[in-house]
Amino acid sequence: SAALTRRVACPDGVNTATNAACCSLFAVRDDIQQNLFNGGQCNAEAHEALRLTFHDGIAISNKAGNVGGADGSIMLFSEVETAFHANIGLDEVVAIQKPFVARHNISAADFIQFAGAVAVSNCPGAPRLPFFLGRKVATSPAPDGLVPEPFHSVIQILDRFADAGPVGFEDVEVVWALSAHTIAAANDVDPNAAGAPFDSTPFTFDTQFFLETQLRGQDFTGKGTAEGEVTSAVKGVMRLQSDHLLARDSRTNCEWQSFVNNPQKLHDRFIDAWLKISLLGNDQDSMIDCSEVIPEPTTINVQATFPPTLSNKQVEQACADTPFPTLKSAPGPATVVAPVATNPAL
Ligand code: HEB
Ligand code: CA
Repeated sequence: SAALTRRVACPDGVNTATNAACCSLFAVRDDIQQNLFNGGQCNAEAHEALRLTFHDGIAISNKAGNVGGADGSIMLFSEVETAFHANIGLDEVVAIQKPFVARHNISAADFIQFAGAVAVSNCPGAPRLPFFLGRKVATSPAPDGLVPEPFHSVIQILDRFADAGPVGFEDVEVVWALSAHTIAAANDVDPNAAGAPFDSTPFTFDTQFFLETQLRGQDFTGKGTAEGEVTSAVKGVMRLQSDHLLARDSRTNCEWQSFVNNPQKLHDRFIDAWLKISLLGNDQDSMIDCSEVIPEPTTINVQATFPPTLSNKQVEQACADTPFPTLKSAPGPATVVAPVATNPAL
């Protein structure tokens, strides 16, 4: 039990840890909070840090013998991997993160997942993600074609996840993982709409993403010619075709709807799915639990609401088993959701 765990004093003279190996992470945390996330913000860099955890981790294939996964290859072989189409935009993120790895005693593999967990903690409403230390480090780049694209079909996406690692992901786990798109935006899907978020609250880890993707689409954000983009219900918000289809497909639609206005489920299942991604290609039992270094996120207590002027009438009911929850609509006229600004200082 926690009461019986003896804590060690860290050499920094400030912190204590359950395992001495976790001590060096406090300085990494403080550095990225200050100098990468601009004082602990849920900003564009934080969003990108989370995306990077996925693109490093998912690049493992059971069919190909389970080489890779969360091994830092996207940073160690960035010339190769950031040139893959699915990794568009991550060249900048990797370039920004590399100096942090260089000035701390941490592997690229562990740093990517650690930075992602700290990033999520900056978003109000988020779960506190667990972090395990001690990943295997890549010796070669991941092959192209393992990261899902927004223009892929549902079956392509589900098959890809099912093939990620010896155990793979079940269809519902794909939905759980997509909770990440509640704090997300697209920069490169349509360059005319850089920073267009995937829900109306890209700085809050809430269930609006699951609600808003279930609404009838009305307008394209940007020029509307981008591959993998469909119309969204809220001006300024970008909807990925993949999210749209997963919200409607019979294999995933009820799980999708079940997240709407259920922040407890959002927390519990995102922790499960993300931890699994963050450990792909590694053996959790041989790693050290350093979750205590991850900050406690700010809690929020908000009800999911339909965006202004929208209501249950705009729901494209897809789940056959359960009706969509009846929810209030936010007051006032329709608004245009602002793009997520990239940090000019970086
Ligand atoms: Fe994600 C973003 C897709 C999953 C996280 N995405 C994103 C984008 C896209 C995608 C296209 C945009 C990019 C740019 O910039 O342009 N995803 C996708 C797909 C999938 C996914 C297809 C499968 C279905 N994600 C995912 C996951 C995760 C994620 C699983 C985690 C966990 N994403 C993400 C984020 C973002 C994205 C965080 C945001 C970034 C920024 O904001 O920048
Ligand atoms: Ca949100």
